[in-house]
Amino acid sequence: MSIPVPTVHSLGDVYSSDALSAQKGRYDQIRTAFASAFDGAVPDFYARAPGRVNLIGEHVDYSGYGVLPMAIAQDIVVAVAIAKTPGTQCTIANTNPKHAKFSFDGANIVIDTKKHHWGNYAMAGYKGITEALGLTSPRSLYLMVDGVIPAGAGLSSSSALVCCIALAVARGHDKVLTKLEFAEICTKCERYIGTEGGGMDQSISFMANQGAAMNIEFGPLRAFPVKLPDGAAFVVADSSVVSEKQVTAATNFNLRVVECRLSALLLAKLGGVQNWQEARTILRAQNALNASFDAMLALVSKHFHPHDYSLTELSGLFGLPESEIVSSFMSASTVEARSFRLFQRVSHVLQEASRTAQFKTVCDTAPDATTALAKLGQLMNDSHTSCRDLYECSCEELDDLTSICRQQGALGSRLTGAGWGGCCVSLVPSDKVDAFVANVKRLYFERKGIANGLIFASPPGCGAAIVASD
Ligand code: NG1
Ligand code: MG
Repeated sequence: MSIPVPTVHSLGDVYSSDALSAQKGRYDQIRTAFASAFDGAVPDFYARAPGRVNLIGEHVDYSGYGVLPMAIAQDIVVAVAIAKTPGTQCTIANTNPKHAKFSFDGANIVIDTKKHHWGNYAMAGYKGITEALGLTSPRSLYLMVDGVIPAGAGLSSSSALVCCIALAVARGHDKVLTKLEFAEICTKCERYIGTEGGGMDQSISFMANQGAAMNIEFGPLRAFPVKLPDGAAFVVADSSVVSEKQVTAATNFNLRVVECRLSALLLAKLGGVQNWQEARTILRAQNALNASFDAMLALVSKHFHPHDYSLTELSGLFGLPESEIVSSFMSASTVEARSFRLFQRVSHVLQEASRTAQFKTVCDTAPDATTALAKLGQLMNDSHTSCRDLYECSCEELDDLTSICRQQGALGSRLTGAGWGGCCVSLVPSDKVDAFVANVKRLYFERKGIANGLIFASPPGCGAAIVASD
């Protein structure tokens, strides 16, 4: 039987029929896997949500500052069938045999964040969207997940899964929401897994525009298309070091979130803000102090020291008992933390936020291509240096890979996503991409004996969409 190419009932007019035709074989395979997992059933529709590469603005979203990612073509697709019989039981399978099929009660989802299971992301999306929609007795759904975004590579495979499931579940209940509403709901969903990210990944997955990077701002959430300069290609290369944010949250990602929060509160307090306890993000502290980036950096130099802060010292500075600092400012995964590197973290965030604004200005003002590429490249290189030295979220392999990329003609190269492994993104003149890719393969993947290393040039892709099977 031939299977028609699914037509698009998109959230916007975002998912082109060309993109779908190119993927017909994949959708056919998902349909076949669906039938074999669910007694011959046929999906009622598909949902898809893309991964992303962040061009600049790393580790600033949860401090309130704007980011500049673009969606990539790689995505998560979920095939969905609505059960004919009543009930709230959901069954979810994966085309990857590593991920076993399982069921859960959609009306009573309990996620054990200590057990790192792929299904946690799916259940988080399910739980968040049903709660947001007030669905106390959600429909029973059959779901088949197919992901082609490499996991732990900083390309946001986990958030794409959360977003895709939330979109699928909303559609499975005939609910229509705006992209912005989906992005906001899905940002909250992620908390059910225990990470405290700032919303970049969910926002770009829904709000991406084909052909443009997006400047995403928070509080309130907004997204502005940014036209990248002609002649610039962005090449993603995977260091092949898997970064498991879930597993290392207490010492890496979530600790950084706490260090940023403590920095914000301390800046506000030492800067004389009366209700300093409300300045829980660096942006809020900046607004309360009514200071420019330079003025903020001057305040940091004046008030902060570069060695680590202990809880005892913070207790003295805030005038609060240690136990209150822990209960008010830390999260479940970071209550054990006793040492905080504030000067470096806040310096990174302020400088990176300023670099992100400069990157956007260069794209918007569109100087001649040579000038534009050189400036953007420099900002990306500076971003990497700051991630490595001040935020300490790089690793040896990423430093090595970005320097190979620069030697091979990238005008800028930096880690992308949370770091501690995963991918880097390089700005390469379009006419040099082929040679660049070949050389990086040889000098990084081959030398390190990495088979099938991932490297690809990505044009800005489109956002999440419903794909109906007619
Ligand atoms: P990844 O690369 O998916 O771990 C994380 C956060 C982002 C952002 C970046 C760093 C989530 C879901 N994602 O991305 O919000 O903070 O790190 O810029 O927490
Ligand atoms: Mg992620």
